[in-house]
Amino acid sequence: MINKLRIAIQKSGRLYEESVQLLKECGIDLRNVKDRLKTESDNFPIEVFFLRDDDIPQYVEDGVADIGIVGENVLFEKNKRVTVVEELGFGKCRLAIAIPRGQHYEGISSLRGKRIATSYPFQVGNYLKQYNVDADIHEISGSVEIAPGIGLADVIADLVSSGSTLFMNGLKEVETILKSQAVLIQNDSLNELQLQFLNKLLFRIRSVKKAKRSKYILLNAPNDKLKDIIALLPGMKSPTVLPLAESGWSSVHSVLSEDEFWDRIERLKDAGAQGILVIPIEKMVL
Ligand code: PRT
Ligand code: ZN
Repeated sequence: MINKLRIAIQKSGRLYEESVQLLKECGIDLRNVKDRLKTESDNFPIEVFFLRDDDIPQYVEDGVADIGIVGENVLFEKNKRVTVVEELGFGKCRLAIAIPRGQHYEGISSLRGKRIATSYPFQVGNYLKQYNVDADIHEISGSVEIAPGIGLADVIADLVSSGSTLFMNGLKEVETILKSQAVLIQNDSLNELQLQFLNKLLFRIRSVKKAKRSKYILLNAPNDKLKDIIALLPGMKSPTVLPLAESGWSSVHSVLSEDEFWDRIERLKDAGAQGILVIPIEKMVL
């Protein structure tokens, strides 16, 4: 019986750093990676395989690796039988259709009969089929954005994050096929022990993710404004309130989520809060 988890992560590229960082933040120390083929940990039953992202879904489906970190864009394109266990919140991008900027566009039917260059023929094909649009899909493996400029295609479907690559190539986005991020995937026949390890890892990943979305906040409040100020603070249960040495003042501690952060800070100031300190949270175990 295999008594560890074998995880496949990208060998180098856009997902590498954050994948390794996530394992580190989960308290998993990796032995020095010399050849970058695989490594192990001394404090968690895990072995790490470094692979091309395109190969990760297949390795996990075959059970050569038990789990893996890969972009949804790759996962859906490869269409393998694996289970997504957690969205990881990094590697965000979208698979979009883009056309030359000057070109007229009246919706997806404008793509009828066009030559579309892409590295994602499966998803592009499905998308067009959904709308009954027949087009000519050309699969190419890289530098998709230059295809219209050199006459290889009329339009492209490629990953976009900031949009600057499209802009520099005279293209504009017209359709979003998929919003993608890195996800943790799992082989469907892990043994009992491996499932236990996976749950342990998932618990840590979720604590790290929650902490990233939250900030610890400390502020001073005049006692007569405490009620209003506390009403603005959700906290994990309720805020901690401690008396300050100066009479009539209290120190209030709480946790704020990133989404509501700026809005709340302004309202706290308006409500009379002073000396507001904001501190990152490393882990959050609820
Ligand atoms: O060698 P290997 O096969 O492992 O790596 P790769 O070259 O296939 O992939 P890599 O490292 O480029 O990307 C890995 C994963 O990162 C992708 O599968 C996505 O899940 C994710 N990701 C997030 C991106 C981007 N953002 C992204 N912007 N992958 C690629 N891009 C490219 C895009 O193809 C285009 O060329 O960046 C350009 C667009 O960027 P903007 O910012 O100009 O819009
Ligand atoms: Zn790749």
